Amino acid sequence: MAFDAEAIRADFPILARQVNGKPLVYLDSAASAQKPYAVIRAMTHAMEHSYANVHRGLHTLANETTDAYEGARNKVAAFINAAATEIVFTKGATEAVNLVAAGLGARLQAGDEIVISQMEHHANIVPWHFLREKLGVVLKWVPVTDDGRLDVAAYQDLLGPRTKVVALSHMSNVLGTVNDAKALARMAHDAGALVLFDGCQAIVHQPVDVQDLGCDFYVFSGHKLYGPTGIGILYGKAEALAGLPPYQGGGEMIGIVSQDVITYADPPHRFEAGTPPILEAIGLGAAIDFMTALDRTEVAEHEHALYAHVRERLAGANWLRVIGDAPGKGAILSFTVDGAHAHDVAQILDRYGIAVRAGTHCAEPLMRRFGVTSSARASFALYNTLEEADAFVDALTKTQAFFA
Ligand code: C6P
Repeated sequence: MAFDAEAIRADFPILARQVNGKPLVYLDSAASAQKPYAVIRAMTHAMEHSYANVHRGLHTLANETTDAYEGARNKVAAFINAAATEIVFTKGATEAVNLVAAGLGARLQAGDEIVISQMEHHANIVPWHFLREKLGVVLKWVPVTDDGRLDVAAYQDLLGPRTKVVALSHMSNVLGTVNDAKALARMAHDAGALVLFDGCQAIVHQPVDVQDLGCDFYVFSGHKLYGPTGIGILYGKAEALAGLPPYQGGGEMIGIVSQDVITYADPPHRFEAGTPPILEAIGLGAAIDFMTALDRTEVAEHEHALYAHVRERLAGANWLRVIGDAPGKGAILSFTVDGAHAHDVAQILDRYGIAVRAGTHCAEPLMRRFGVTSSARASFALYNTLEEADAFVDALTKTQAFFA
């Protein structure tokens, strides 16, 4: 049975609103997805009925909230086939990569190599640049092919005895390319390196099993997965987390603190200093319940069908340049329109009620690779419909006419 996007839209109250007098067509879910009632209500319910700080209290509300918070950790763990002790709550994917980079940095030295790729988001570039600046480690860049694939042969050549870390995106936020993470991890491990995957986009569109992937670290944010902002996940294999020093110091991450001595808690609490994002974790747990209740294969087929429909309708548009055409790619369309700046394209589309992103998408090396300074991007989610895909193509065709 085909996925019923119309029915699911009723779960997302914001989708009923109008923008500039037109029905909202939200095609910016790769930046941040809209929230279903399940998430809104779970967070509101916690605030209205059972809220206190976690892990500290001996009273009923504190215990209930701790159960809800740790329950959310269990849900995340089950969602990606990990143990709960391997799930660290962070404020987002960005913080998760920074946590790993800072921790691994403590045992890297000048000349050690870190392999990243041209298709990375800045979140998976800048923390490694910090180590380059601070320690003199060398960043090795996996090139991207003209159609937007990772050049796997070049990747293999970059791996060597000095490779200590491989950090790659599972799915590109610009190209939509889905990398064969399992094969990439195996190659990195053969070279003796630790592997981190940036799963921000992939986790939304396909089931992820970290044990099957065999990675050491996997990071993602809650807000792209129909959950709230302010929460992200760092999965770390038990032995990989055990080898990391604390990232921040404060309450709840310690064993004992005295005037001269300090010991640290075991993972995951070692990495959760201070009051954590309690409500956000509860919201993310609800988002995962929401996702788990869906047939994810049907959802993926639905998103692909929307993307394929748009590509087919725009096939003859000689004013359009699509960036990223890898086989099996996800439902993300990055493009430029001849003679138009991507920001202008996005602003004109907005007049038609259509929300797309434009800019560098926090992926400047990738923009340079494709010889552009920016692109527009339409990203499709489970709540988008064929009518919306048509509205986008119609509005884009009219937009192009301004610049012809
Ligand atoms: N990409 C986009 O419009 P944070 O900001 O920490 O939640 O996620 C960072 C991040 C890391 N990796 C990938 C692949 C991402 O797509 C993102 C966020 C958004 O593409 C905002 S720039």
